[in-house]
Amino acid sequence: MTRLIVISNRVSPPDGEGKSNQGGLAVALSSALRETNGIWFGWSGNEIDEFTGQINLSRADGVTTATIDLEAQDVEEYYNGFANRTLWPLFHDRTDLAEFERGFAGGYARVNDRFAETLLPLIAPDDDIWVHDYHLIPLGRELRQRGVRNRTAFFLHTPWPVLRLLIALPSHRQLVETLFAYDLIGFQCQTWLDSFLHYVREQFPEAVVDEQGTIAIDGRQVRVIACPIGIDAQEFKASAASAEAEEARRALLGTLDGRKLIMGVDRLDYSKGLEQRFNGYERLLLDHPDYQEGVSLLQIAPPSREDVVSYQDIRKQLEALSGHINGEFATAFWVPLRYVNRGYDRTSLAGMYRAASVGLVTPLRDGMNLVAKEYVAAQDPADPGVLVLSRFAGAAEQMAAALLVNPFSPEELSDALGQALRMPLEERKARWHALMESVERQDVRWWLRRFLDALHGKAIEPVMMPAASPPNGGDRGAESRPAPAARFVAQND
Ligand code: ADQ
Repeated sequence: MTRLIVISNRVSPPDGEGKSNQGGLAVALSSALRETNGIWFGWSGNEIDEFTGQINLSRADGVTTATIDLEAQDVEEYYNGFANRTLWPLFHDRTDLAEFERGFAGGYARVNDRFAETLLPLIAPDDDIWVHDYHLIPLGRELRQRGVRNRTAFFLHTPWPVLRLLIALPSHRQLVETLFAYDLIGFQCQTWLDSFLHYVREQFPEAVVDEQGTIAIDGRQVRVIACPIGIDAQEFKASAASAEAEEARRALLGTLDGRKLIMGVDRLDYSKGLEQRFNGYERLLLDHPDYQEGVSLLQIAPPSREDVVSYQDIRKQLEALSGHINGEFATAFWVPLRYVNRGYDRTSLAGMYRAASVGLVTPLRDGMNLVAKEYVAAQDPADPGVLVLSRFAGAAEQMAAALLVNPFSPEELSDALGQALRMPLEERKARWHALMESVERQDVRWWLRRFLDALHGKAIEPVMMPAASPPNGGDRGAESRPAPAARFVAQND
C-alpha cells in the first residue's frame, strides 16, 4: 500500500493509552497511517521565539507524527488571523465577522510556505499526500513549486461558500487558484461541491468541467468529489452500550425527575447556532406552557478559539441568554436550561446522548456535523430518541429521516421540538433505522476508502441520497403543529 502523508493544522495521534478520547477522524487516519507506515505532519501547538524548521518526530501506537513549532506572530496572523478571523467566518456565511487584513494573508502565506519547506525532505517519490482543511489551502501549490510530483489531495472540512460571499475576500482568485495544484479536492457534501464548481465556472471561464467532475485547467486535471465524513459508528455504538456509558446515562437521568431531556453538544462557535437554539427552546416554553417543568435542555459547549474576540462575544451572549431563560421560567424544583462550558470524555458523552429524548443539532452552517451522527449511533434501538437537525448542516443531505429545521426560525425549532417530544415509538424507530443505516454504512472508514480510491483514479459510487420523504410518511417538524403536551480536544480546531 502506498505510504500516506497527512498534513493538518494540528495532529491528533493516539495517546498510547487506548483510543477512547480520539474522535472517529483521528482513529481512521491513524489506522491508515499505521497500515501504510505513514506520517502525520502539523503544528505542535507550541510557540517559539524564532522559527527554526526543526521537526519533532514521535511515534505512538504505530503512528509517526512530525510537528513543528511556530512563532507567536505566525500563530497570530495565520491561525488566529487568516484561518479563524477571515476564512472561518467567510466559509460559514458570516462576512460581517470576517476581517480582511493584509497582515493575516501574509502570515497565512508564510506559514504555508514554512510547512512546505519543512515537510519537503520527508516526502518520498511514491507517497500519497493528503492535506486537510482551510488552514492549508495553498500548501499543495507550495509543494508543487518545490518539485513535488506526488499524488496530492485536499479535503475541506467546512462548507464552501457561495460565490457572492466568497468574492468579498480580496484575494479570492489567488486562493482558489492554488487549489488547482491538487489532483483531488474533496468536499463534505454535494451542496458545497456545487458552490465550488459554480465559482470555478464564473471566475475561471477557461476551465473545462466534465460530467465526471474533473476540472481541466492550465494543463492540469483536478478531480472534485463529494465525500461525506462519517464516524466510527461501530465503536460509538458499542461505547454507548458499555457499563461506563450506562453509568453516565443513569446519573444524568437521575437528575431529571422523569422529565424528558433535549440535548445539544457543540464547540462554542457562532456557526453552531446556539443563540437561535436557545431562542427556539424559549419559544417552546412560551407557546406550550404544558412543557414547562416537563422538559430540560442540556447544552454542552466547551469554549474554543478563546483568543478571537468574536468567540469571547458569543460566550458572553450565551451566558446572558441562558440566564434570561432560567430567570424567566425556573422554579424552585426545575431548571429549564443547563448550559455547560466543558468537555466530556467520549464514553460519558455517548451515555448522555442515549439519555436524551431529543438530539438538537442546529448549526447555521456546518461542513458536516458529527454530533448528529454520534447521537444516532448512541441510541437504544428499542427506544430511540429523535434527531432534530438543521437543513444547513452538510449532514442533512444524508439524514433526511431526521426532523429537518431552519435554525433561524424560533417557530420551526419550537414546532420540531414539540413533534419530537410527542413522537410515537413506531415512528421514532422507523426514522432511527433509516438514519442508522446510513451512519453505519457511510462511516469514517467508508469515507477514507472512498477518498483514497478517488485519489487513485478509481470510480466511486455517488453518495446515495435517502428518499426525500421520511419513513412512515411522517410529517416534517417545520410543517406540523405540536399538540399541548475529561477531556475534550476539538479535532479540527
Ligand atoms: P467541528 O466544527 O469541531 O468540526 P463537529 O463535526 O460537530 O464539529 O465535531 C465535533 C466533535 O467534537 C464531535 O466528535 C463531538 O462529539 C466532539 N465534541 C463536541 N463537544 C464536545 C464536548 N463537550 N465534549 C466532548 N466532545 C465534544 C469540523 C467541521 C464539521 C465537520 C468536522 C469533521 O466544522 O462540520 O463535521 O470538522 O469533518
